[in-house]
Amino acid sequence: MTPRYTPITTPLPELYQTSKLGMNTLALTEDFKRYFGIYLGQDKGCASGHYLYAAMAHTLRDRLFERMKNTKHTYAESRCKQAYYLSMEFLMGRATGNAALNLGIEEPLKKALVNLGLEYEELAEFEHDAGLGNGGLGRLAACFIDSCATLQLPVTGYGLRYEYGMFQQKIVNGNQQEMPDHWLRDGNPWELERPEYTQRVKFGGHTELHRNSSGQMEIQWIDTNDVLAVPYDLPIPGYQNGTVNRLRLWKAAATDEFNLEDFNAGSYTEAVAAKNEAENISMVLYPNDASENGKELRLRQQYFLASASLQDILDYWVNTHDGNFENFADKNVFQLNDTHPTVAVAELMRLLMDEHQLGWDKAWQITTKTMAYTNHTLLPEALERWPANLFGRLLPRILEIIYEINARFLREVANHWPGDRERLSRMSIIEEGPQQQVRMAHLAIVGSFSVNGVAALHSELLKKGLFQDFYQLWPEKFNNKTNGVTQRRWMAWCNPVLSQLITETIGDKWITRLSELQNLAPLAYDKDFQKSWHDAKYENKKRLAALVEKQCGVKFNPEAMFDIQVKRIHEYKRQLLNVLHVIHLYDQVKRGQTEGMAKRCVLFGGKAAPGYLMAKQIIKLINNVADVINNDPDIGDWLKVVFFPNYQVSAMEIICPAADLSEQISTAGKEASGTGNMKFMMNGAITIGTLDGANIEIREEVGDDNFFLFGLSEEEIAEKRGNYNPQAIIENDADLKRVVGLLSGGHFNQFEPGCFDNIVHAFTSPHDPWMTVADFRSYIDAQHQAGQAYQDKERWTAMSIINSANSGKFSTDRTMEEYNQGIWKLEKIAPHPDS
Ligand code: B1H
Repeated sequence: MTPRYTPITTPLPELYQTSKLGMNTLALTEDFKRYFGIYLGQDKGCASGHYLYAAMAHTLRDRLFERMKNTKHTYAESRCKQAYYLSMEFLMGRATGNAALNLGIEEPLKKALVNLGLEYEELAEFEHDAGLGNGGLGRLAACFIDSCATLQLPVTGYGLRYEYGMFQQKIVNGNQQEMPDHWLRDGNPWELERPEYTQRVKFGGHTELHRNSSGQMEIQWIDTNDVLAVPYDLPIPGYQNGTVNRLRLWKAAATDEFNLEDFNAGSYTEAVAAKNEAENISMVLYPNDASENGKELRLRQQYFLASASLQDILDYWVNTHDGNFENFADKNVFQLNDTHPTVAVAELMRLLMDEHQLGWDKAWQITTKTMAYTNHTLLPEALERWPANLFGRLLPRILEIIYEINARFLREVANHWPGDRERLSRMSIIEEGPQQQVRMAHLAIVGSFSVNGVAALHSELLKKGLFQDFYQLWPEKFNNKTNGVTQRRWMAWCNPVLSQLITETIGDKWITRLSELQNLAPLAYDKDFQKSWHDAKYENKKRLAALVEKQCGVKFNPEAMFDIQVKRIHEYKRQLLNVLHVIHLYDQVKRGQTEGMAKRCVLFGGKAAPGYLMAKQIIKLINNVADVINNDPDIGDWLKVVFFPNYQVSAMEIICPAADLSEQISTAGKEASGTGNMKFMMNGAITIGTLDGANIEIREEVGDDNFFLFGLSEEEIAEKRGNYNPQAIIENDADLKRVVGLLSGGHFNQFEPGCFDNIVHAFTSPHDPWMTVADFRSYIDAQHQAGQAYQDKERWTAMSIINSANSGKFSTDRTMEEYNQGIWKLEKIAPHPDS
C-alpha cells in the first residue's frame, strides 16, 4: 500500500521545539517538504512510497554530510595519525534507522512525519539493503566502522561500489534461484560522488628500464590499459557525538582517451565494448563466501581497490606534507580485511618507488610499518592463490615486486634456518609446481607488522597450524582480536522493546559501554523483571511470526520455542546436523513420544554460493522436510519448520530479537569466530553450540549452565579423523538409524527419487570432513536439555537475561579499542562543529 502524504496546515506547537542535539522538528518538516515537493517533484498524488522514503533520506543526509565535512577538517587540521580499513566487502544493510539513531533524531523525525500524515517505519521499508558483502566478514567491516566513529577514532573505510550486491535469493520448488540485486536502481541518497578525487589504475602493458632526467635508471610500467576509479563517500555516523567518518567506495569508469582511440579508428562498437570492460570491474560482488573465487575479474577488482585507495591516501599525504615521506609510517596504518586487498603490499611498494622515487629499503620500511593483516579463515579452500602468469599478464610490475619481496624474504628464512630447503618451499610467497602460484596469505604476513585471528581459538590454531613457520620466525607479529558486533544496530535499533526495558532499568550507558549490561544480572530471578523481559521477547516473536507468515505462509506460535539457524549455507556450518535433529523430532511426534517435548518453530535462512552444489541440495532438503512436517496433521503445532528466503541484514534485524535458541553448531575448528552468535546472545537467546570460534568465549562469559554445549572439541575431531566410522555409529544409535532410514528411504522426496542420495552419501562416508554423525548423539541430548529448560519458564527467562547481561565483551567497541591499543595506536579526536 502506498503511504499518503497529507501535510497539516497548522503545525503543532511542539514542532518548534529543538532537541538537545540540536534537531528541530520544524526544520525537519520543512526540509522534507522541500525535498519531496521540489527536489523530487512530487505532490499529494504521489504514487510511489519510494519518493517519500527518498525525501526522508535526503533530510537526514544533509545533517550527516555537514558533520562528515567537519570531521574531515578536524582530522586534517590536527594532523593526527589515521587508519584505513581496506575491505572488498562492507555489508551495510539499511542506513536510515542507523542514521536517525546516531543523529539522535528519531523522536523529532517521527513527529515531523506524523505532521505530514506519514509513519516513519512504513517509509523505512522502502530502502534497499546495501548488500555489498557475503556474510560475517563484510558485516564485521560495517560494525567496525560504526564503532570507530562512536569511539571518535580517525578511521576511513575503503571498498568497492558494486553495482550489483549479494544476489537476491528466491525459493522455487524448494530450490534456490539467484536474482540480480540491482540495489542502486532507484538511486542512493546515502552517497556523495567525488569525481574530483578520481584516480587512474593501470592494467596490462609491460615494464621497461629507462634513464630519467637526472641520469638514474628507473622502471616504467607502460602501454597499460587504464581504468578510472571514481570515489563515492558514505557517511558513517558515531553515536550522538558529532563525528561522521567516511566510507569511500570506488566505481570503475572508462578513460576518455581509451574510447577515443578506437572511435577514431572507426570502431565505435569496440570503443563501447572497451568501456564495458572497464566498468565491469565494479559491476558485481563475487558471492563465494569462504571459498576461493579464482577468476581474473576478481584479481582486477582486488588491485583496483588497493591501487585507487593507496593513490588517494598518498595524494593526500603529498599535498599536506610537501611530498616528504619521512614520518608517513607514524601517521598512517592500513588494516587488510583478509587477503582480499593484500596486493596493496606490493602496490604501496610500487607507488613509493616508481611514483615517489623512494629506494627499496625505505619503501619496504614504510610498507612493513603500515600494513596489518587480519585472517578470517582456516579453510584451505578459502586461501587465495593466484597463478603467477595471470599476475604477470595483468599486473607485470606488481609481479616483479612480489618476486623481489620473495627473494629477500627467502634469504632471511635461509639465514634463520640454514639448509632447511623444505621450510623455504613451505614459506615461499611463490608456490612452485606445474604452474607457479602467488600465495596471498604469505605476502600479507611478510608485508605486515601485525597478523591477527578473529577469536581466541582461531588465533591459536593459526599459530599451531597454518602459519606455524611464520610464527616461529616472527612470534611478535601474531595476536588475537576477538570479533564483536555493534549494539547500536543489533540492539538499540533493531530491538526497541527490549532496549526500552533495559534503559528504564539500568539507564542508557550500555549503548556506548556494553559492559553496563552486567547490571541486569542481579535481576535475573526478579519476578517483575522476568515478566517484562519475557513480554518483550514475546512481542518480538509476534513480529517475526507475522513476517514468517507473510514470507513463508507458515504460522509460528509465539508460545513455542523459536529455534533459529541463519547464516551462509556451508557444510562446515552443519545445517545438515540441524535437519537431522528436526527429522528426529518429527519421528518422535509421529511415534507418539512427545512426553517432555517442547513445542518448536525452527527457522533456517541463508544463501548458498551459486556454484556450491551440496549447499544448494541442503536448501532443497530443508524445504522438503519443512513441507512434509508442516502439512502432516499428526504433527499439529509440535513442530513447524521454515526456510526463510533471501536472508539479509534487514531480515536479521527482525529475526535476532525473536530467537530463543541460537544454533552455532559448526565442526569444531572450522568457524573462525562467528558473529551471528553474538547478535543472538545480546538479544537474550541461548546458544546451543560446539567449542568453536567465539562460542568458546561466549560460554566463558555466561557460564556452563547458560549454554548448551555439545560435540567433539577441535583436538578430538583431529584425533578421530583417522578412524572415523559413521556406519557403525548409525548402527548403534536407534534414533539416528531411523532418521537415516527416513532420509534414504525417500520419505522427504517421494516424487523426486534419488534427490538426496548425494547428501546421505556424504554424511555417512568415513571421509566426511565435517563429522556430522560423530556429533549427532550429543547434539540430540543437548537439544533435549534445551527443550526441557524452555518449559521451565522461570529458568529459561533467567538464562536469557544472563546471556544478555554477559554479552558486554562482544561489542565491536571493545574490539576496536583493542585494535587501536594493539595495532593502530590512534588518538581519539572530537570534531569541532565550525571546522
Ligand atoms: C569469513 C570469509 C570469506 N572468513 C572469502 N572468510 C570470501 C572468505 O568472497 N570471498 O572470496 C568471502 C568471505 N568470511 C568469516 O569471517 C568467518 O567464516 C566467520 O567465522 C567470521 O566470524 C567472519 C568475520 O571474522
